[in-house]
Amino acid sequence: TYNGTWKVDRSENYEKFMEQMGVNMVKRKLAAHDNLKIILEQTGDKFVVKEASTFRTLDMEFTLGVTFEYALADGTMLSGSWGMEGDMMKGTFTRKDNGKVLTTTRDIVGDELVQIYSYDGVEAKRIFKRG
Ligand code: MYR
Repeated sequence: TYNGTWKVDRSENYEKFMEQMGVNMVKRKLAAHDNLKIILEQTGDKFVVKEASTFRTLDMEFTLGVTFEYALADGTMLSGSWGMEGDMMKGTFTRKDNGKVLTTTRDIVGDELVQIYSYDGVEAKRIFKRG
């Protein structure tokens, strides 16, 4: 189950990923230490998400397979949806400003939540521990 509180423990290639996304250097440096915390609560197909970081706090919800909009911390708007592939969450989102696609997965590996982001040929990983 994805339910619970997840705190980012470490990231792989996240700076490169943000650079590909067009995030400037100052923001990349800050984002590398964003202390991202995600609280997930799934009931059936519906997820309630609470996100907290050094940038913002955000409460939102989505339903698997249903398109929604999501603003990144820098204001970049995405539109897309999450679905399940087996036990893995798979999200496909499109940037509203340039039409490019960002895909992401969430998977529980051991006692960690592994989220992979992919955009324009660059892949990054953020690994969360239960908090
Ligand atoms: C959620 O389930 O947490 C809310 C929806 C997430 C949408 C996709 C998130 C992609 C985040 C990419 C970070 C890029 C930073 C430049």
